[in-house]
Amino acid sequence: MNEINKFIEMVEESDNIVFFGGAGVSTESGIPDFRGVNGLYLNDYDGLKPEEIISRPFFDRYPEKFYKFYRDKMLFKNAKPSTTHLVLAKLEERGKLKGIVTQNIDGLHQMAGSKNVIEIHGSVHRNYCMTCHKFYDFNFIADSTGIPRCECGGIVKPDVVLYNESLNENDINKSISLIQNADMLIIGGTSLTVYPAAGFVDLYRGNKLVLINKSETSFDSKADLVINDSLGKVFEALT
Ligand code: CNA
Repeated sequence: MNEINKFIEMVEESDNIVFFGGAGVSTESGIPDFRGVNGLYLNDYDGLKPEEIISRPFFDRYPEKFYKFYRDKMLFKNAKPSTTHLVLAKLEERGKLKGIVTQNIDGLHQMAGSKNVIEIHGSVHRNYCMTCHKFYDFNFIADSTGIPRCECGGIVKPDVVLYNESLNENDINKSISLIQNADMLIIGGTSLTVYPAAGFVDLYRGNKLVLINKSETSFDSKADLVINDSLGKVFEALT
C-alpha cells in the first residue's frame, strides 16, 4: 500500500484526530514559510536577519523598522484557504477531527470554517493598544504607516508571539490536552525547530503519528508514517 492510501486508511479508522501544523500549511495559499525552499529566512531584509526583526527586543528598540517588515512580509490581505485548510475544516464537520493546533498566525483555518483552532503563536487578526488594550483589526495595521498608534496615543501591537516572548499558558494547556487524548496526530508543514511547540510531538500516546512535510524533519524516526510530499496533494486525496 502506498503512503497516501495508508494515510487515508488511518483517517477513516480515527475519530479523535488532532492536526498540528506550521507555515507549510499556508505556502499553497501564497504565504511564504520561514525555512522552506522560498522561506523568508533565506534573505536579509534591509541588512537585517528576519529572525532578529521579529524579536521582542528589536520591536521595543526599533518599532518603525519592525512594522515596515511586518506589513511587507507578514500580512497577506488577499490570502485564501488552501485545499489543506478546507479539508481539515470538513474533517471537523464530519466529527473526525477534534482540533487544530497551529503555529500559523494567518487565520486561514478559521477562514476555511474550522472551529476549534488553537493559535499558539497568536494572530495577525488581533492587535491591541499596549496602553489601553483597545482592540484593532487586521486592516488597521495593514493600512497604517510608521508606528500604528491607538486613539489614546499608545502603540498598537499585533497579538503575535515574537522571539523572546512567552506563549499563552492556557493555549499550551489546551494543546497538550488535545494531543494527549488524540487517537491520530497529523503533523504537517512544520520544520519542528521552534520550541516548546516541537515538544508537542512527544506528548502523543497513540500509534497513528503521521508527519507530512516536503522535507525531512528531525522527528521523522518517531512517526508511524512519514510522507515527504506537498500537503495539498495529500489532503486532496481525502476528498
Ligand atoms: P518553517 O520553519 O518555515 O517550516 C515550514 C516547513 O513546511 C518546512 O519544513 C517546509 O519544507 C514545509 N513545507 C512548506 N510548504 C509545504 C507544503 N506545501 N507541503 C508540505 N510541506 C511544506 O515553519 P514552522 O511553522 O515550523 O515555524 C514556526 C514559525 C513560522 C511560527 O512561529 C509561525 O508563526 C511562523 N510563520 C507563520 C506563517 C503563517 O502564519 N502562514 C508564515 C511564515 C512563518
